[in-house]
Amino acid sequence: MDCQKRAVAIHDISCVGKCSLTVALPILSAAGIECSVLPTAILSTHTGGFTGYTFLDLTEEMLPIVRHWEKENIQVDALYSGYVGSDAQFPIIREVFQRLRRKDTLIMVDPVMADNGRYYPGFSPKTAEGMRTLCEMADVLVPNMTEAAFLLGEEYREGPYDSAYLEYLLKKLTELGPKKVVLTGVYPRENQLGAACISREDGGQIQWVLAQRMPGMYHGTGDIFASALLAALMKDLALEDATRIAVDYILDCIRDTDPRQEPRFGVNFERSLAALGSRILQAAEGTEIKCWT
Ligand code: PXL
Repeated sequence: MDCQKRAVAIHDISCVGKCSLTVALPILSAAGIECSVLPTAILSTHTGGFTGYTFLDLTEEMLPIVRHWEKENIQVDALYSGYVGSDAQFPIIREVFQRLRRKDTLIMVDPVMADNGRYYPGFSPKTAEGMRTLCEMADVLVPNMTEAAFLLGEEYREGPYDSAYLEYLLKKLTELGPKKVVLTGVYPRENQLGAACISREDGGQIQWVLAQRMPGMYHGTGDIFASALLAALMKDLALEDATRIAVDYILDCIRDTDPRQEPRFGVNFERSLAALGSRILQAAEGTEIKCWT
């Protein structure tokens, strides 16, 4: 029997709206991975398309939670950061990475802060500055096209994107520190959408993982994508295979969502969740899963 791996997801709880921890938890669990949580904030809903949401900042709780885990000698196979509650959390998250990281711990940074050329409410170039400090410690960085531009201090460009621009972004992002980058929202032609990945360890060759472009805007797909990608990587799948699984899953989630539903309520990720779990577990069969002893 495989030993079970544990990820710590460092995101907010958006009580309604299917993003951050409410998708990370089920997706990692479906792949047989324990998802422990370090919540950054609690909001009544996410901030995309709702107004008047509540917001409880959990900055003060984060390090005491981690210190207790250290006392209990809790071992962590992956640290996965997403939506931060305030700029003050950047040095705290760096400290969490430092404290909990062991030799084989995978650090994934999803620099959640912007989409479609705009920062999310409450975020600014200062957020990008903070996110850059997390990139320095990341093994895997998963930005969308807007976040990639903002991390690099550049203007957002509308797609479709030519391969020279995408290659430029990927190379510049690896210079921020991560060993691997998976860029989402890659849109080289009108009818294609997907991701591009690069791994410094594999010689910096860019892999394109594209699928049919579906019309519409869907909230929370970045978090769903990153969680599925992390689940596959934690099962020791290769970066391109893990990216293919995450791209296909997003397509399934969109196909399973009634187009009449309001986009702010996210996608129906639940319908294909069991199939995602089976696909990851099957692809991982035969790979040796390293465990804490
Ligand atoms: O899906 C990213 C996300 C996560 N958490 C909160 C958000 C958003 C995007 O808007 O508002 C609270």
